[in-house]
Amino acid sequence: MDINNLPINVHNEWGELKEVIVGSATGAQIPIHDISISAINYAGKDIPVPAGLYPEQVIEETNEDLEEFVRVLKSRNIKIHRPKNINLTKKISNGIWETNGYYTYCPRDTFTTIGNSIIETPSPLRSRFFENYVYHDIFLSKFKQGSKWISSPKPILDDDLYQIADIDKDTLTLKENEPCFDAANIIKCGKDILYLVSNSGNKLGAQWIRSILGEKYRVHVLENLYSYMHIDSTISFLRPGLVLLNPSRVKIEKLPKFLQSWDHIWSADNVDIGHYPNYCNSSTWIGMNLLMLDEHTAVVEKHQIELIKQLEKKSINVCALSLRHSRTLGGGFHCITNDLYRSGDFEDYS
Ligand code: DAV
Repeated sequence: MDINNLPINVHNEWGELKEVIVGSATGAQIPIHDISISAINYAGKDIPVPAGLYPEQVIEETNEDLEEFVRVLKSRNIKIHRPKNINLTKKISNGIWETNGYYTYCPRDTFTTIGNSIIETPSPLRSRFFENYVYHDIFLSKFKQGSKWISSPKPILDDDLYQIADIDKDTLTLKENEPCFDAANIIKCGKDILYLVSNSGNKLGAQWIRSILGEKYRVHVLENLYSYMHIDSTISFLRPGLVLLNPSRVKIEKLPKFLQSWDHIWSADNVDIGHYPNYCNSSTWIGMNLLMLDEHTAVVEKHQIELIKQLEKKSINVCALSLRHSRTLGGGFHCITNDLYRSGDFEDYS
């Protein structure tokens, strides 16, 4: 298939990667504290740091790691796009609330690509309301070349959408007032799309994406696996028939039927690479948040030695790279990218 004929082409998580957006740490900050940040990023906890820029060391070292990652991708002839630098400290508002921006480190969160479509998703974080502007030029150029460009209804995100008090394990902090989800609550496997219901994605969000994708797709709604955030530190597709699972979160019977008969790798405990004091947005499981470059090659954080061995046993070559602040900023190699073009067509793998 000629890459120039289809501006966007993504059907799964493992087709040969040809074109991708890689995030940036420049200007990354903790937004003005508000109910959305408390409910989603710090569910059940106090925010331990004041609003404002991440420490310089975090930003600098992350940008160094991202440059090395970009160098490796380029050496494989993968076309790279980066977010536009914008001033994230500027106030933003939808007329109901006012806040400021967050970061552009995780392109995976605010839009998804399915088939030839770009789909902008309704983030539950107010600070991410306009985040996709940093990709606007990319979307515009893909649209002019013939891709579809769809955006969700703009969520209102009023205080009543969130619940913070008295949460227990079974109560999600994001309510069902309107469709809300991060694109990273989704992973793709041809006809089958997995959608995790969690604090960063509600059931109405699943209903919305199902309504957009139509009969051609099966959207599987996964519940009661993991409440905090996205799906990509819980389930990672590696190739047709092989999936990496988080043993502390996944029970086989909770998976869609077709995945139950696949070959499973139960991830070894991830090595805790630590985080900058008081700044932490993910568990140690961010180590299994890997990026497949093709069916035989994974980019994995370099300290995850046991996980790397598990992958190699299944004939997956590992490109081990550093991402020193992946826990601090809450994003591994899957989060910090978003696929624009992967080889392969729409298929039914079930
Ligand atoms: O702690 O497993 C990581 C967030 C990935 N976007 C976790 C959530």
